[in-house]
Amino acid sequence: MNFGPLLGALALASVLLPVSATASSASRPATQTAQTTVSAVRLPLVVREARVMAVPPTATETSAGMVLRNLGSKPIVLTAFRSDVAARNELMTMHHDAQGRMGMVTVKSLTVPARGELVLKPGGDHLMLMGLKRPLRVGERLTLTLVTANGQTLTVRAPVQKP
Ligand SMILES: [Cu+2]
Repeated sequence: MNFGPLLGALALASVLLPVSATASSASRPATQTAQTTVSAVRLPLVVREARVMAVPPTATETSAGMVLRNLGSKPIVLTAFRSDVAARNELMTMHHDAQGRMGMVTVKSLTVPARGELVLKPGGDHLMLMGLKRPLRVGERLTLTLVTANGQTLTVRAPVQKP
């Protein structure tokens, strides 16, 4: 399937999405995961609710979610992420194709708005781990490294959890 013509619209959508994402995250219990403020890097990001979705041992892919809060006055543009457990790590979002079906599509970037939040979760913007190199154990903590457009990185420890 060719999503090429839709990429422009998706880039716009990724800017607009965090508004509704913020509203949905506010209703979630704040006690689920302790907040982690990362001071070792200059990125003014606070990460919470980081997790990788548990999948059966035979599964070849899974997704990861988290809430990223930008304490700074400039948008932070994520352009990639890395993990050791997957052959391909891609930023994804959801969209409707020409037939109205909902599907996932890879995007070049996802933006955490200035003084706002980006919610990454299944069914919305998310991190996709494809070509899993080994089965993931529920409870183990995986290291995900977020990469920004200007080359800064943020390392996040995300437990494998059942949805
Ligand atoms: Cu996906």
